[in-house]
Amino acid sequence: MSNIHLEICDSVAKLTLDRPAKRNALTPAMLETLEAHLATLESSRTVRVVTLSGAGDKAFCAGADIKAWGALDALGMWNEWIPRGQRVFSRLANLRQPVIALINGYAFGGGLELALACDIRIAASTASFAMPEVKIAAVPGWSGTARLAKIIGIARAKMMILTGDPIDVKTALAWGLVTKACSPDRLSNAADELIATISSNAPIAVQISKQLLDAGSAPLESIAGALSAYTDDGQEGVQSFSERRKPDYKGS
Ligand code: COO
Repeated sequence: MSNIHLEICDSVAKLTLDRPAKRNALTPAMLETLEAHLATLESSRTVRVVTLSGAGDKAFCAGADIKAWGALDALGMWNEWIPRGQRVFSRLANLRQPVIALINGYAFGGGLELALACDIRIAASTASFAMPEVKIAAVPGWSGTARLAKIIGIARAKMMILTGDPIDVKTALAWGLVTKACSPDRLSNAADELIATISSNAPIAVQISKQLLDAGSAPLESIAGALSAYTDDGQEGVQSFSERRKPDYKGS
C-alpha cells in the first residue's frame, strides 16, 4: 500500500496523505490506494465520520504529481490519468459517511479538488488554496471546475482558475470554501468537536441527509424520511425524546 494510510478507531476513520517531502502530491499508486481505502469505508457499517489530512506542516496536497502525469502522452492523460482521478474523487464525494478535510497548508490543483470532494473543510491559518494549472499550461481535471463553482460561485471560481493565484484562509472563509479556521496546532482539535457531534447523531439519518443535500432533490425527502423512520434508530430517536434521555443509536 502506498503513501495513504487509513486508521479506523471506533466510529471515526482517518485518511492521511503521507508524502510530505513532495507536498503530498498524488501519484497513480496513491490514487489506487485511496480507492482501496474508499472501498473499505463504503462497506463499513460502523464508521460514521471520515477525516482526510496531509502529513507534514507544509501541505494538505499540492495536486497531481506533475512528474507522473508529465511522462504520459495525450491519450494516457485523456483515457487513464484524468478519468482515474475523477472516479476516485467521485467515490470520495459519494461516500455515505460525511468527510471532513483538515487543511494544514497548500491545497493546490488536484489537492484543492480533493478537498472539494469532501463535505466540510476546516483549515489552519497557514493554509492556502489555488488552482494553478494554467500556470503550467494545464487545466483542472479532477472535477474541480464544477465543484469549485458550486461552492464559491462561478465568478470567484473563474478568478481562481483563470489567474491560478492562491487565496488565503480569510478569503476562503469569506467565500464559504472552508467552514472553520484555526491555528495550525489546533487543527485536529477543531475537528474533534464536529466529529463527536456528527458521530453522536443517528448515522443513517446523517448519511441520508448528506445524500439528499448532494442530490438537491426535495421529492427524495419523503422516501428518505420513510426509510429513516423505519429504522430501529428512528424508533430510538422518538423514544428517547419522549423519555427525555440521550439517544443510543446503533446504526440499524
Ligand atoms: C509547490 C508548492 C507551492 C510548495 O512549495 P514549497 O516551496 O513548500 O515546496 P517545493 O516547491 O520546494 O516542493 C517540495 C518538493 O515537492 C519538490 O521536490 P524536490 O525538488 O524533489 O525536493 C517539488 O518538486 C515537489 N512537489 C511539489 N508539488 C508537486 C511536487 N512534485 C510533483 N508534483 C507536484 N504537484 O512547490 C508547487 O507549486 N507545486 C505545484 C502545484 C501545482 O501546480 N499543482 C497542480 C498540479 S496539476 C494537477 O493537480 C492536476 C490535477 C488533475 C505547493
